[in-house]
Amino acid sequence: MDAVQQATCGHPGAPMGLADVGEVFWREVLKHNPNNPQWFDRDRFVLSNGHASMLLYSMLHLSGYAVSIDDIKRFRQLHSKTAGHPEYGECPGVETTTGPLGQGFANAVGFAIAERELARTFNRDGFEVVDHRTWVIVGDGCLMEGISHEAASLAGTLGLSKLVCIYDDNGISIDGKVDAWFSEDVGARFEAYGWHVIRNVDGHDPAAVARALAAAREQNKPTLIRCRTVIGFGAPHKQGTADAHGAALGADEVSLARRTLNWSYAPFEIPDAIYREWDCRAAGAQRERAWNELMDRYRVAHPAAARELDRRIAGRLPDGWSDALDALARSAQEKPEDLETRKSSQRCLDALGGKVPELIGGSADLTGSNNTRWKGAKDLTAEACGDYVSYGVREFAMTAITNGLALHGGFIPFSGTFLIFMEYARNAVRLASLMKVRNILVYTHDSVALGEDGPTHQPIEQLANLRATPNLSTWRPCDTAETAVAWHAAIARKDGPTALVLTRQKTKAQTRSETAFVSIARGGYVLVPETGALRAIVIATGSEVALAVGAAQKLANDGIGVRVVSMPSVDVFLAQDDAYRESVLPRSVRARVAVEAGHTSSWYRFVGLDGAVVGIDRFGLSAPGPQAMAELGVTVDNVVAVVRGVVKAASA
Ligand SMILES: Cc1ncc(C[n+]2csc(CCOP(=O)(O)OP(=O)(O)O)c2C)c(N)n1
Ligand SMILES: [Mg+2]
Repeated sequence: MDAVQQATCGHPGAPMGLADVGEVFWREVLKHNPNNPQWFDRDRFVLSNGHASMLLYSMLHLSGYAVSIDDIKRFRQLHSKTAGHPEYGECPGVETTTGPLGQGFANAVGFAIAERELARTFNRDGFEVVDHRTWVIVGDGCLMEGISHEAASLAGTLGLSKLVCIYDDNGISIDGKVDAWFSEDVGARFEAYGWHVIRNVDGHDPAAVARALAAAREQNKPTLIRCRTVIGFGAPHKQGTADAHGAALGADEVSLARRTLNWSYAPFEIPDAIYREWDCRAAGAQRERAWNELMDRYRVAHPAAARELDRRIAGRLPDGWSDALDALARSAQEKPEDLETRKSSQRCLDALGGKVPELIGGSADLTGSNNTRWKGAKDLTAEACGDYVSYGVREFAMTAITNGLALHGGFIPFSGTFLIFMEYARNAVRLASLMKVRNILVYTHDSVALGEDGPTHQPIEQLANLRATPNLSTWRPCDTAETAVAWHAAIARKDGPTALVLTRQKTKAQTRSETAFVSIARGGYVLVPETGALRAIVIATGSEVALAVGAAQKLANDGIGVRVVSMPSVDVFLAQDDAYRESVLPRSVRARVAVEAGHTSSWYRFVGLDGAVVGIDRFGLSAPGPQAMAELGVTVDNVVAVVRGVVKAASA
């Protein structure tokens, strides 16, 4: 209340309504060590209703994390740890960035899957070395959002019994009393998903909350605890109303709340007795020490498993992890074979399968189309440990769940869908990027060339959208060699997600020099050098690289020297030093054409005012792929004509 008042903005209602729940949960239930927020076997806690960030910051502060009272005073200020919504990486104890409602809940499902799979893999008789729970608080908003329906459904089917969701059932969202827009029986809905539901818990009765939290531990299903609370509890005029949701209460109401709650201390003044009662540091250190001792004994009793678990926790890739993948790139370079790049990707996965056990794959019900399943993959189910998740038709939950898997540690997730349905998952792609997590996004059927499924399925603006996302690395490889290099980059990358954009249709395998081959990893490189004087440069990606090469050959026959640059990753190319970029795209050559069967907007920074883009700035059409491409001008002949045009203009 005081922090929001000081900031003159923020959300006091949910933190005040959840304070009683928070007290019981943080002091008595959560397994954590404030001195080491990274302790691996800690419980994971997610505040899915991220607008209630002041609840989390208060709990972190009181229980002894490195969140000081000054940090609390600087709520929502520039460069403070206590951002408006909890930001992963900026504040100790924040396990994931939340704010877009519902996504934290899906992250929590990912955490719970990660914990169970690690436990299944590494625990031995008498050695429960992986044994923690995932707790998530949600509000009405999270449970209205479709993503929570997707994720709850999968969590129920998978029987994630160590996942507990506390529902802040206060009957209020921004527009007022939710009855008028959110009236279903949430408990019945969750029971139908296969959850255990604990109803009618008075969220302001600590004993009732404690009982419910204890009961949740005993279930063989995920549990939803429905806590009835009063938003803005204690603020006499605003409690129980939407006025308490998202604005400072005002000085008068704050002092009245002090009186109602019988709290006589000044803002930010907390009596020592309270600090003493709340301090979780000694108990947390003791818990971590006990776990460290268990791990020491485990290392003696099960040395091989322990080495592997230590490696997984540290996030170190296994020695030689990429040998087979790199060999695949090499053999594709030496013996080019035309292939759909989605199938090239499958070969990459076959080369990785088994060698990188932290890889956990999946698809949103398009496994056979996305080619995401490798030989030897095992289904992850309620009953059995596995490394392949059938996410069902749930792109958004899949992406947010894989964010949770990556955040938990011990896993490198990848998952597939059609490029067009990335849009269903879009905000989770954005949060993966914001949080810089290693999440690999496989997007197949990457252009109008997918053909007959037509404009609903044909991506246009999606590549431009991915490329505009900060911290996201996007690759659109042209053949197997480039695909293998892209997979290598995606797995080696520790500081962000990677989108792999792949074709449905066969692409022509390119022949390239050794220099070109080793330069693939630089994101853009000279694939075909010009014959004679350099008159123009054609830049292309993916399936359009073959068109560019074909056009360059025709133009060479007419004595026009054209260089073909393959640019599978714009962001990786832009990260190269200036000298390298200049060697590929000399500034002096302004006759440039980019070719990509997608929106043209990515390319003007490369072709400039004197260049041109062969792309598609309209929706596609239902027709066989080659006809759709021809109708939209993505052909060798059109590239030739456009290059001639820019060459002519340059020499005029
Ligand atoms: C995806 C998404 N849509 C909209 C918002 C804006 N928003 C923030 S809180 C909120 C209302 C949430 O209601 P509830 O979860 O019941 O929160 P309470 O008012 O009880 O704190 C909305 C619409 C958001 N943060 N995320
Ligand atoms: Mg609410």
